[in-house]
Amino acid sequence: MHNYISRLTIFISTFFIAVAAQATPGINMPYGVTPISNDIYNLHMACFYVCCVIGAGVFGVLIYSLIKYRKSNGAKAALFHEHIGVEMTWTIIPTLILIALAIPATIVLKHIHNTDESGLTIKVTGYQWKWKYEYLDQGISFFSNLSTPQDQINNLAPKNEWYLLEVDNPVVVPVDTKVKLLVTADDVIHDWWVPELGVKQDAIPGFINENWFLANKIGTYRGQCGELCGVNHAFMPIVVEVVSKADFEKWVKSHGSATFASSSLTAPTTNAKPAALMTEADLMKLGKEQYEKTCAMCHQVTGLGLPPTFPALKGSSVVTGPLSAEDSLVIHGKKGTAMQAFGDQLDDKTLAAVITYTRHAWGNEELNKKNKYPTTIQPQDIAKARK
Ligand code: HEC
Ligand SMILES: [Cu+2]
Repeated sequence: MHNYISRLTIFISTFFIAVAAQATPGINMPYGVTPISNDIYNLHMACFYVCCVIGAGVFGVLIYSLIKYRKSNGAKAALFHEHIGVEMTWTIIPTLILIALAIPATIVLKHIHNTDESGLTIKVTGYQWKWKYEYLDQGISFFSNLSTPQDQINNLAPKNEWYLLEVDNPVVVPVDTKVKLLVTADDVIHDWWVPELGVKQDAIPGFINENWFLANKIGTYRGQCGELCGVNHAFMPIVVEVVSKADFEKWVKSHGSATFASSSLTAPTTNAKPAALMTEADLMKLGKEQYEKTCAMCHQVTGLGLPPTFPALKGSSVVTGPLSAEDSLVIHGKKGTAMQAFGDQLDDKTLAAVITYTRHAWGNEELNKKNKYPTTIQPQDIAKARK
């Protein structure tokens, strides 16, 4: 008897934990701020309650039978085979339940794929490990990088409230506007996932997947890459700022038609007029900052890389060889590898600074000096190398 009671207690408490989980904020999926996320939430809850009823029914009968027909009570097994009535019932009832669930699910799915009549189109490209956003009608384009400082990641500093869920350049969209997303990737499969917007869209190289959202509440919504995409998969969050239509117009005016680099919202990718000569100290300072932000995820802060996937830059023949080889590799990248074309992502000044830094750091300066290769590069050199 004792045994039955303890099992019964476990069954019942499991059931109530499940019910409590849905009532506790943060454990259940969010209701969200878009019609689709609301639909998905309602569908999920409908399925959940159906499951609760089935669970209560099945376990109710099971537990009742265990107690009522226990051996110590003198129960005798009924030794019958095949029962058309029972078999029909347990086939037909689940079929009806599944159909009843499939109909609303299909309607929501059709709704998810209807990208017509959108007011704004954003192309989203996943990279190892950052996102690029292009506002196709506004001509705005930028990269969005993780902005959590490395010290917090290494447990050397207390963590921010939005640790690993914060970026330098968030996506900004107007409230009550249908935003169409064209989602793709540059290297491997990523996934643009923001639960409160009800969007989880695979980003696949060579394909453009469509999705959309219409946020009806001003606020900041956060998400992450939802597809394991390499060592820094957990370090490419998504931040969407939903603002008033007037604020969105202002934002577009202040960034209109400019491609701004990841480092700042104002630096254009290509310099219209030749930049002034920079001092070595300035180059090194900017270079170190940018290296740690843009390159260190693969080549590491120590310059030792993670061979064989990511080569070391310390003592590398490219970094301690003729300048043109490094310029060209960093600007154009290497097709088919994770080494991206940073010429599209960073402006001349930043590229000059990063390359200057790699040519000085980790003992590379001595090697370059010994072989009489240049160590300090100016933005103009990059402008020339781009051609
Ligand atoms: C996403 C990972 C990744 C990032 C970020 C990255 N690299 Fe690379 N890098 C690679 C890979 C992979 C290679 C090897 C390419 C090959 O197969 O030749 C490479 C090669 C290099 C090389 C040649 C090394 C050698 O000895 O062959 C240099 C120089 C270099 N990267 C510089 C940079 C700089 C500067 C940055 C930042 C602006 C950067 N990389 C960012 C992945 C990355
Ligand atoms: Cu990813």
